[in-house]
This record gives sequence, structure tokens and C-alpha cells, in this order.
Amino acid sequence: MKTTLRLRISAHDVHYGGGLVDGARVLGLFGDVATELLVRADGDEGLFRAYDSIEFLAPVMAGDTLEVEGEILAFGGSSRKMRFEARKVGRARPDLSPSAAELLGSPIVVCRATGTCVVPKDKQRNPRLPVILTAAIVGAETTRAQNPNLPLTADEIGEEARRCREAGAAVIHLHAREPDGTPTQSKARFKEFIEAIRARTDVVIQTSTGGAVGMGIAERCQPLELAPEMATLNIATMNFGDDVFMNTKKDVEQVAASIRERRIVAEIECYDLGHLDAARALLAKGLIAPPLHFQFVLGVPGGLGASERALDAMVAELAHGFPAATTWAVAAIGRHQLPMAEVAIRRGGHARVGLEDNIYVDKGVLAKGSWELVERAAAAARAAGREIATPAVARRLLGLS
Ligand code: KMH
Ligand code: ZN
Repeated sequence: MKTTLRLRISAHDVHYGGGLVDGARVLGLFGDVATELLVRADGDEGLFRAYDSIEFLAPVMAGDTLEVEGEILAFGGSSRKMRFEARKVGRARPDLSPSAAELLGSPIVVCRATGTCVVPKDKQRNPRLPVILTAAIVGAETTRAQNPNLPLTADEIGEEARRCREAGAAVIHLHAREPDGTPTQSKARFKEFIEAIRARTDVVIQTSTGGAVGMGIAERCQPLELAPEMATLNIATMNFGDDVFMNTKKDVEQVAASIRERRIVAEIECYDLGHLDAARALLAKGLIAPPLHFQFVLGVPGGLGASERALDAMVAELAHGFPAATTWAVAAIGRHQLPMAEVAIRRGGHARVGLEDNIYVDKGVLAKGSWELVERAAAAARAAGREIATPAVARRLLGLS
């Protein structure tokens, strides 16, 4: 979680000769940033306990414009570890005229610090919900040539789901394949795979209605006939790498209606900011209904890139026109998968990992299976001080039970 303030340092702040400002003024601004972060995270102003490090790197003068950034790096039970940076982005130019000023081409870092703030448990007003980890174990695009650990048969898929559950996954996002790896939305194949998973574990099974690019909408919707607990709802047409992922308004409305009719819980897949507008329109028409659950799929070429800035924008949209209890998760593509899962977890969201979206566990190291990626995401959840939702807890949080 990050926040930034911008302000102009005035002549009132000058403490030393030559218009120089006291370093404590910058620390006061770090305190303000920390307070805002704590209010956002916990609904409480909290208290600063200690700085671990402070570096004063450049002088601050009257007339400077400062940008002060803070970020919560980790959550403990009551402690929140933070980092801060103050940058000079503008300055007065009294050498040119009494009111001359300029913005700097590249900001000058004036101070950096790390520290810890505390919000006592009984003052924390935003309960940090357990993290729901979803494992996307099959997908439609990943091939065995890219990662030989991709499960394709019913036994392999059932076993992989069991391993992912042991690693911390509560939900399996499911696609189906023919034995040669060809993606299929065949009802018979999904039935076989769902039974293989059910025979081994109690995970929530979320079937894809996205299928593979190029499939028709009726073909894609076949798994809905099996009345899964959850199903995806893709919200708009978009470029998808070199292909086009077709989701016309008429088709989306039809898929949403058949998900609703069958009382399946939709996971609304949003790949871009405008997709939240499309979701608002579906909500207004009663085609989706609370409790809403969003998956922000970031980093598909053709959609919004995977960055914290992008996530900020998506999450900010949820505050406008969506029910307060709406939940969200991040599924980021390729090398962004684990870093963005960690960001989502730190920010109170949920996360999806797995071979559908990413085949590597570290740079150049193929994942042994989606379970290894789930293990990493689970470790990030524990580091953030959040419990990992069991399938039973996930069912409650997602309104399935
Ligand atoms: N295979 C992608 C084109 C979903 O599962 O709902 C679409 C997809 C989304 O995977
Ligand atoms: Zn999918």
C-alpha cells in the first residue's frame, strides 16, 4: 500500500541560515504519510514506534516543492513496516526574479527512511481478511513444451489440484484439454476433471467460460451446465497477444444471465480499467448481483499492464458504484505473477497464481507445478500477517455457502 503527498515548503519553515529547512520538518511529513497509510489500512491513525534508518541526502530550502511517498512493506499483528522517500520536484528561482520558480526535470531525493508504526489490535477497524489463493492449473494457452509439468489428463489435474490445496489454494480455476493438449470446453471433459478433483480435495472449483481465443460463446459456456460453484465472466472484447478475445456486449450479457440463473457465483475478469465500467452496467441491469468478486488480470498484451499503479487505479474504481463488500484478486501474467500477488496480498486483496499465467517460479527456473507458485504466494501471505483461507473460509467470503 502506497501514498504520496505534495506540498510547497514556505519561508515559515526556514530554521537555519541561507534559507535552509530543518531535517525534522521532513520527518514530520513522513509522519503525515504514515498516518494516511494507517488510516487507509486500519481505519486508525496509529503511532510511530521507531525509525530503523534515516538518510538526509540533499538540502531542503524555502520555496521547494516536495513529493513525499510512503509505503507499507509488511504487516505484523499490530506493527506495520514502512519506507519513505521525500523528493524535491520544484524550487524557487529568486536569482531570476522574486517570484520565479521552476519544476525540476528529474526529482532530487532529499531524504529516505524506514520505520515501524503500530496500531494496537483492538484499534484496527479493518479486519485483514484471510487471503483466498486461486490456482490456475491448466489454462488454454500454456503448453507442455513450455513447461512439462502442465497437467492435462484427469489424474494429473486431480493430483495437481490436491497439491495446490496442500500448498494453500482454496480455489481451482479450471480449463480443460484433450490428451494431446488441445484446449476444449467440452462438458464431458470438464465433468471428468471435476470428478477427479472432487475425489481428492474440497477446493472450490471455478470453471472457465473464457476457454481459448477463437472459440464460440456457446462452446465456451458448456461447463455451466455442470452447475459449478463458480465460473468466470469475461467482460469485454480485447486484443489478446496477437489474437482477439471476443466478448461482445450481447454475449457477455447472455453469459452473465446464465451464470445468474444457475445461481453460480461469477468471478468477473477485468483486464482493463474500462472493464469496470462494463461491470457497473451489468450490475445496473441486474445481470450480476452482490456479493461481487473481481479478478484483475493484469499484463495481457492488449489489456492494462501489470503494475502497482495500474492496480491502484482498478481498486480505486471499486469505491464508485460497487457494494462495499466487493472482493478482488490479482492475476498477473508472466514475471509479474508473484510480485503482483504479493502486492495484492499486502493491500488486502486476494491472488491467483499458476501455470495458466506464468511458467516460472524464479527467473529462468520452471515451476515444478502450480503448487510451487501457490507455496510462494502463501509465504507472501504469512509475511503480510494474513491467514490463508481454507476452501470453507473462501466459500464464506465469496458468498458460496
Ligand atoms: N484463455 C483466455 C483467452 C477465463 O478463463 O475466463 C481466457 C481465459 C479467461 O482464460
Ligand atoms: Zn482462464
